[in-house]
Order: sequence, then structure tokens, then C-alpha cells
Amino acid sequence: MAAKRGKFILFEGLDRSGKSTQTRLLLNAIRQRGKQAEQLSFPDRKTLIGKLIGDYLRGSSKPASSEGKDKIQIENSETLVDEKSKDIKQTENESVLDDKAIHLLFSANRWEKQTLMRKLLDSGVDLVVDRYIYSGIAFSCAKGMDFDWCKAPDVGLIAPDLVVFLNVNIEESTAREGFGSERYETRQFQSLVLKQFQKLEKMAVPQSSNHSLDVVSQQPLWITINASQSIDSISKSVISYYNSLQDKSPGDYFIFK
Ligand code: NYM
Ligand code: MG
Repeated sequence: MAAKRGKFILFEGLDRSGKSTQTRLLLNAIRQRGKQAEQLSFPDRKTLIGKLIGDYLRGSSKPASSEGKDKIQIENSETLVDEKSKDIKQTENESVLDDKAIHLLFSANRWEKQTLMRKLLDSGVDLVVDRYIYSGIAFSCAKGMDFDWCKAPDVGLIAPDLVVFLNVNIEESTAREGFGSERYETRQFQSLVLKQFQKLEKMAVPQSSNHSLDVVSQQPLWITINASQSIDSISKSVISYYNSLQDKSPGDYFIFK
């Protein structure tokens, strides 16, 4: 075990907010200092659970309804036989999962990485993570699901030391290349997700003016960065927050409550 555990930095934000770019830049900056760092992305589509999630996300660009109303309507319909067979055909190709089931899969996908994450952190390796608990809550609550219900499966996970929320203008992110290819990637749904992220932000430890961490806090520090700035200036402020993180011992983590 290392004398100091690695730091856990998480990037959160809407789709096309620049998380992947900033994840890469921070990873490079840490490694350039000769410190070990690893990147993780959630969903991790490479695992068995992640493959199911990937199918679901590619299945339709339409957000699922909060209580699976579409599906119920189809099942009860006696008149729309053609529509019904069309929908059944569609379900053969697309993964149609209940909103609660997919929520639990996203959470399970985080749980299946916990042992690895602990191991890396305890051996002094920094983790730079692209999406985690907060995306899980924000995207599901945006469907109208209950906050406490959505939070529950993630309780007990290792929480990050620092959450960097890349706050992008929706007009901008939805116009970026590649937007719209997956489920949830509609302007309307992204604005519902943003409202949920803003609620989470209010519940988190506020950014302190002098960049230093609240020592008595039992929660990760949440930093909201204007993601419409240049890539370079975003990266610079992320690095300065990273530099302000306190050292901790192996086994000493924030636990998501
Ligand atoms: N997403 C991601 C969720 O709905 N719940 C979760 O727990 C996580 C981690 O998956 N639109 C959504 C947010 C994204 C989508 O993520 C795929 P990415 O980072 O675009 O590959
Ligand atoms: Mg995406």
C-alpha cells in the first residue's frame, strides 16, 4: 500500500459538454508529473452489464417514459394491431428496458468496478472518471423517477474527492458534432437533465473562494465550471482545483450517502 492514496476526480455534465476532452487533459497533466493515473468511464460498456447498457442507449434516441406508459399502452391496445406488431418487431432489435431496470444496471456497472477502484486508489493511483453517481441520478430523475429511489442503489459507493461539473449551454452542446445519436440526446431531455444536475449541485459542498477544501466536510467538493470557455482555460482551472486537494491515506474515502 502507498503512503497516500490516489485522488478521485470526477467529470460530470450533459452529453457533449467536453468531459472526455477534459478527462484526457487532466490525465495527461497528472502523468506528466510522473504520478500514476487511470481513466474510467461510466457506463463502462465493455463489461457484460455495460453491453446491455450500450444496447439500450443505442436503441432509440427517445427517452423512455417514466413508468413505461408506452409499453403498457401497446399491451392494452386492441385496435392498433399493426402498430402492435411493428412495436414488437422493434423490441426484437432494440433493447427496451424498464426505467427502473436500466437505472439498476447503470448502478451495477459502477459496483462491478469498486474493487478495482479501491485497489488503484489504495496503491496511490489517481482516478480520473468520466460520469458516475451524479449522471445516474440526474438522467433517471429527468424521466420523473423518485430521487430517493434513484439514489439508493449507489449508497455505499466510493465517492469522488472532487466533482467537476462542466456547465455547458444547451444550444451549444446539442449543436456539437455527434449529438443526437443515442437515447437521451434530445434538446428537451437534456434540459430536464440539466435541472437535475442543478439540484444535485445545490446539495453538494459549495465551491470555496480560495480553492481550498472544506476540511470538516464529509462530502466531495463540487466545482461548476463554465464549459463554454476555451478548452485550455477549463483545463487550467481543473488543474488548480486538483492541486488544492488534500492528501489522504489508503482506505480513507468519502462514501456516497
Ligand atoms: N447515463 C450515464 C445514465 O443515464 N446513467 C448513468 O448512471 C450513467 C453513468 O448514459 N447520455 C447516461 C448519460 C449518457 C449516456 O454516457 C452515455 P456517455 O458518457 O455519453 O457514454
Ligand atoms: Mg454521450
